[in-house]
Amino acid sequence: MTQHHKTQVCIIGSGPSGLLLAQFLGQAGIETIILDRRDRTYIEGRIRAGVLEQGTVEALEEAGVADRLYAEGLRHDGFDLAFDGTRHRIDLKALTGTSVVVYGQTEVTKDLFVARENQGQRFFFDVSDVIPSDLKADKPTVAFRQNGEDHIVSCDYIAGCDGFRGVSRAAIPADVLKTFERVYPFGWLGLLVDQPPVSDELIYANHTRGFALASMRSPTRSRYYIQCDLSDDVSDWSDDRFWEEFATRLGPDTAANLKTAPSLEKSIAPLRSFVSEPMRYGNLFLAGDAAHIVPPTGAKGLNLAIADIRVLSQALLAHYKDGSDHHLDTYSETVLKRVWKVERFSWQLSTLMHQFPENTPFEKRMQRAEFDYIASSEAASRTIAENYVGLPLE
Ligand code: RFL
Ligand code: PHB
Repeated sequence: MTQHHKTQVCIIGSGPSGLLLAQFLGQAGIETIILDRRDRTYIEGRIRAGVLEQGTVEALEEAGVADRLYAEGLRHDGFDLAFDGTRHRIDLKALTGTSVVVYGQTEVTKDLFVARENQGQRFFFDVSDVIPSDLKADKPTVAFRQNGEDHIVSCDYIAGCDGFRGVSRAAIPADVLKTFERVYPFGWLGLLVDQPPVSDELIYANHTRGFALASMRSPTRSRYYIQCDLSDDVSDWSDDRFWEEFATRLGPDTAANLKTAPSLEKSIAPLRSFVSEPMRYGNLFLAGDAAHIVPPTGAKGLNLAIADIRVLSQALLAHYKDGSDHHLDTYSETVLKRVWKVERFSWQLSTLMHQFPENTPFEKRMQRAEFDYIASSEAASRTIAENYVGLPLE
């Protein structure tokens, strides 16, 4: 027998986008149901982003989930770009007056799950066969299965927060949806280790053998990445091989501070730029990775998702509290303008900092010249800084 549910907003996906939307709506007394095809432990365990823009921090504070972030997050006033051993610091604070906070996506997600529990609203985990329908009707529906039972949710709006491989984007008719994509010819191999970071600030390095990034999660936990081949498998990379390659790419001076230990986690992620337009169809709204992907080089994926949710939650609040649909009607156009600017920055920094197999000697010299220009020009450094700390919402 099919179980029927009613709610105001049905949220597909309980990653950071879905959870934060639920939290903002819950604070205003708007009812939501969240569905996810995974369970909570799996979702909390996914190691992903690590750098929060100030706007993201403020959004989490408004949502009432920033206590642990303020206690444990690490404020960073700058980071280094390195090119064949030459280092240049981007002084975020001096160039923009603001900074970023290092606090893992895993922790953001845990804080949001606790808040959701405290609100006592409904969750369905481990669901399958999720089908959003009747998107142009007054009461769209979302069908799904859980533990062998069929369910159907009737709602006012559906929020498609189900990531790049979700079902929401695919529910928009093909003759309406436009997609734009660039797949990069390499991946990032990431490693998590319980050792103090090799440097107090992040280092993004372009070395002739490929890109490397030294990041962190806490004063005692480091997150390191190297550019790898798309055909590589994690099993090709023993810890020893990773450490040797990472140290080479950082250069001897920096690597002298590197402390190694057995890895806690190792995984490979492909790099992609992707945008789908529009981000609204009828009463379905897309947000976060469901609508767009950036390569991780600018640390923008999570921040972009949170920026979408700030706009979408305000638009839904205006509908429910003031009866105004203006912000819902302009949602797609408003957020896409910013999405494209962030896509541009992530693409540019990725293009500058990686070794592309197809690059000719001319293009390699162009990369070097761009780095030298940034290192010698306050204006060029400020452009990087302004994008890194986060562009305004509108
Ligand atoms: P998420 O986090 O992917 O959450 C989507 C949720 O939807 C669920 N889902 C479904 N639920 C129901 N029905 C379906 N049919 C469903 N299909 C999927 C999924 O189980 C999941 O729980 O998207 P969201 O919330 O938009 O958040 C976006 C961020 O997670 C993302 O932008 C960043 O993590 C991107 N990203 C990184 N960003 C950075 O800024 N720095 C990084 O270092 C970084 N590393 C990464 C990343 C993304 C990765 N992915 C997606 C493979 C590393 C990886 C491996
Ligand atoms: C991370 O810490 O995982 C991280 C930091 C900065 C990036 C990408 C990933 O640009």
